[in-house]
Amino acid sequence: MSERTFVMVKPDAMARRLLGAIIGRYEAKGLKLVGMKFQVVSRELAEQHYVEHRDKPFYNDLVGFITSGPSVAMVWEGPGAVDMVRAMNGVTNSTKAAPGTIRGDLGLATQQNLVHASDSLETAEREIALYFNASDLCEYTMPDEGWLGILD
Ligand code: FUP
Repeated sequence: MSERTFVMVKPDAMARRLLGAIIGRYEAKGLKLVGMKFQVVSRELAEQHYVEHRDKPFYNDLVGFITSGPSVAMVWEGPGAVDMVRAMNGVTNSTKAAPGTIRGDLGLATQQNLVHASDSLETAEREIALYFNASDLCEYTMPDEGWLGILD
């Protein structure tokens, strides 16, 4: 079933000029970009985003890092997009992420792990609403949707 997931290219990836390389992976997979926003995330927004981690020892550092420079928030759409993008990103600790994943190929850190992606459909809905208004998202059909079986 077609799903939407929230993805963020984090400040470390931006600083390393990896935005194009990362977006290219999701594009090449066949996902459809339906929303995109380039911004320095405010402290308030970062605190809402990571609210589930507010009692963790790394929370303050994490909020500091995510607000430390520009990042790119995106919504990607496709069949099984939520789990698929998580798999493409690799596990949280980049040193343990499998080769072939974004973190496995491009990173070495846990906090500076290049990308964020929603971990469930419910989280995706919440995160998309945090970063985007409904009118920011584009409804359109890709020319290959019918003949690649991308619509199901
Ligand atoms: P993920 O689902 O891969 O985004 O990872 P988590 O939700 O477990 O953690 C959110 C973010 O907190 C990670 F992307 C990186 C950061 N983090 C740390 O900085 N230190 C830790 O020990 C664990 C996570």
